[in-house]
Amino acid sequence: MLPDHSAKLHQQGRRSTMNAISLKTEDLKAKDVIIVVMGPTGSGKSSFVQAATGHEGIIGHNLRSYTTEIGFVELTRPEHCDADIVFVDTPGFDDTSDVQILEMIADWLKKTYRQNVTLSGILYFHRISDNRMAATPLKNVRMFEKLCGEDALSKVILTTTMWDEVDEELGEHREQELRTHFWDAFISQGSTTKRFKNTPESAWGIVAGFLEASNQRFATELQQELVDLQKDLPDTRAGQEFYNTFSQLAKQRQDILVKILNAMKHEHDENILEALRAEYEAL
Ligand SMILES: Nc1nc2c(ncn2[C@@H]2O[C@H](COP(=O)(O)OP(=O)(O)O)[C@@H](O)[C@H]2O)c(=O)[nH]1
Ligand SMILES: [Mg+2]
Repeated sequence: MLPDHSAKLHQQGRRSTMNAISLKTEDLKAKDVIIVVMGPTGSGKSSFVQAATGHEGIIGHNLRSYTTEIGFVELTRPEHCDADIVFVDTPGFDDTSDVQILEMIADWLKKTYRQNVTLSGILYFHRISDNRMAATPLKNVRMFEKLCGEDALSKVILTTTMWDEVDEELGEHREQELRTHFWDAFISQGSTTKRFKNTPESAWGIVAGFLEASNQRFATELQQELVDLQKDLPDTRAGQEFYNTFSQLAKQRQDILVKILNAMKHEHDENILEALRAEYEAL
């Protein structure tokens, strides 16, 4: 049985201007079954929440490809389990220079943990249609791993999407490759992989285990570091991973700027100079 589709959409964010919204982070209860959806932009997170809840809210407006705030869809007493289920849709932390996204997610995790609201499951999304693991998703997966910490990894389901866009055999091959080369640290700590086929049945099949074990709650390592150990975000393991990547990127850009400046000194062709100036400005 699928739950009724009377899901309520709630959004909360940095610059929240929502008015008729009743559920905020503060309203989450310790007994709620909280399933957090994470992963890069365009990996199918909001589509999953929509398939599970029937609620179009999160991807309905202009947010389809770029969810910029943390959104909740709460299902009240569905058939599956006797607590309320809350899906938490997060923006993708895919641009490694976007520190605000990480801060937003960290703030939310901190706030909920302080309220004794712990999690029931985390879904991490990945498009199986991508033919290789690009550098950015790879960095993000490393940061995500540190955000979870060893203990929480057994509660992570690495969810692959866009199966309709690949040949089944190729998809299986990629899935195997992901498991051995990129997700090995997750798998060895008990994470599982599942395929989302973009239907409500598939969505509920993926979270079924979380609902069956809905009395088992957990916190991520980032939450423990921020709250129990009172660390600042840059001092946490996820923060360090992030800021290291960030400073590497800044360094790379700095080097390119120096090269452009040097090239400009020795260049006399006005057209090339103009192009170099534009490049310099853009960087
Ligand atoms: N072909 C295909 N497209 C999908 C699937 N899941 C999501 N999409 C599309 O991929 C785009 C990004 O999905 P969205 O859920 O907004 O990703 P998010 O940024 O992770 O929330 C949207 O245009 C979706 O309609 C899928 O399984 N197959
Ligand atoms: Mg989204």
